Amino acid sequence: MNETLKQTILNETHRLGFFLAGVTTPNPPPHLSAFENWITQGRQASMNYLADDRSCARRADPRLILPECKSIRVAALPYAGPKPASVKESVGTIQAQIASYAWGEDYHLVISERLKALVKFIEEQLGHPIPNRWYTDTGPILERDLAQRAGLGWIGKNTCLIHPRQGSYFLLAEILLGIELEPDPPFQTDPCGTCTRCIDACPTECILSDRTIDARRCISYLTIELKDGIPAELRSSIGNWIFGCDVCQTVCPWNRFAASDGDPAFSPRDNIPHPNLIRELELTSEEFNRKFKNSPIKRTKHRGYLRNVAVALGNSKARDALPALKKALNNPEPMVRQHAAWALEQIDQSSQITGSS
Ligand code: B12
Ligand code: SF4
Ligand code: SF4
Repeated sequence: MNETLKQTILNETHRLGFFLAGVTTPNPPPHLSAFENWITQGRQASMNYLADDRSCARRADPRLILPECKSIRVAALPYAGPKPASVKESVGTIQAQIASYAWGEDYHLVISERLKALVKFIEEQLGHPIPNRWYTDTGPILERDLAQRAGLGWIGKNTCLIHPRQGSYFLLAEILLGIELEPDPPFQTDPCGTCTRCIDACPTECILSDRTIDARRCISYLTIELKDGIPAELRSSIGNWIFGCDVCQTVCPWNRFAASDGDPAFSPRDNIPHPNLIRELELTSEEFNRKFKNSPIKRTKHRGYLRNVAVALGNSKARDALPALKKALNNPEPMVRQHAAWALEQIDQSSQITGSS
């Protein structure tokens, strides 16, 4: 009976747009020790929620989240990754870059709705409610590790979960279920081989040899999760990324053959992915909230966004940005003023070197 049920659930999972899906057990994740070591080294930076004892215990044992859990459905929803030609160099351009998962609607909202629908579907099939708990991103579980064990792909040297035909431009989601479903075989091989492209290309050299990254230096962390000032020594490596970073995925050969156009919910909004940095620096708080309603970009808040835009303008060395940056010196947020001052210095120094006035 469960084989048929498993197939029926799989069909519905695909119908909801999840192009990859598998089932795993609620046993402890296979690379839990890598996570524990990562925390011991303090590589989670200011993301303290990852290190608290309760959340670590739950990552180690999904049954602490749902004692009745008998199987975990893991699924992946695709987004269209950047085409290599659309990757813009930072110096001399006043166009920003935004990580491709964030071009459209916030995946937390999109995926949550679909997971709810999937649970409802399963309960309808069974004819009664079942214990369940679903997550995408924010839950205390090791999503990549569970996805690898559910057969969705392997964890590459860039630490992303990669599928041999679909690459890594997708988001993960899980449903802990109080029903037994046959687990799928784990993905066994490591197709990274001797490749080191992601390690060589990472602008801040934060990809470590133990298949983890040092979040303290990752552009994705610095531009999204960090709430304070960006360390001065890392600012120039950020280039024109103002929200997230796709470099270690763009260079990955497995993404060259990724077939998917991405889920329509993630289609780019107006002016995305390359908004004009000068215009972005002039966004008022109301404009920011309106522009990024239901977008993941809202996570930075207005002040974090202006901080990132100021850094990117400093890296652009564009003299056209001087008036907007000077105006930002009066911003009520000290962090924005400080980053605007830094950007002005960068442009000033570059003018002195080139002799322009
Ligand atoms: C914290 C976090 C971040 C942090 C830290 C990322 C990191 N690599 O650790 C920051 C803010 C930097 C970040 C950035 C990004 N993130 Co993030 N992030 C998370 C989050 C919430 C937790 C990850 C975590 O626990 N990290 C700690 C490390 C140690 O664990 P891990 O990344 O799972 O890595 C495992 C491997 O390292 C493995 N491992 C270790 N050694 C070995 C050895 C071998 C041989 C093997 C096979 C495995 C292995 O074991 C680890 C533990 O299971 C997850 C959601 C979740 N709850 O899992 C999303 C998640 C990982 N992020 C995601 C995304 C999309 C991104 C970005 C691409 C966004 C962007 N474009 O800017 C970048 C990618 C950067 C990168 N190269 O990882 C997706 C990944 C999808 C995918 N295809 O892999 C997730 C799953 C969210 C989701 N629901 O889709 N993220
Ligand atoms: S997201 Fe960017 S900064 Fe972070 S590991 Fe990948 S290439 Fe490096
Ligand atoms: S770029 Fe190379 S080493 Fe890095 S994840 Fe892709 S295949 Fe693996």
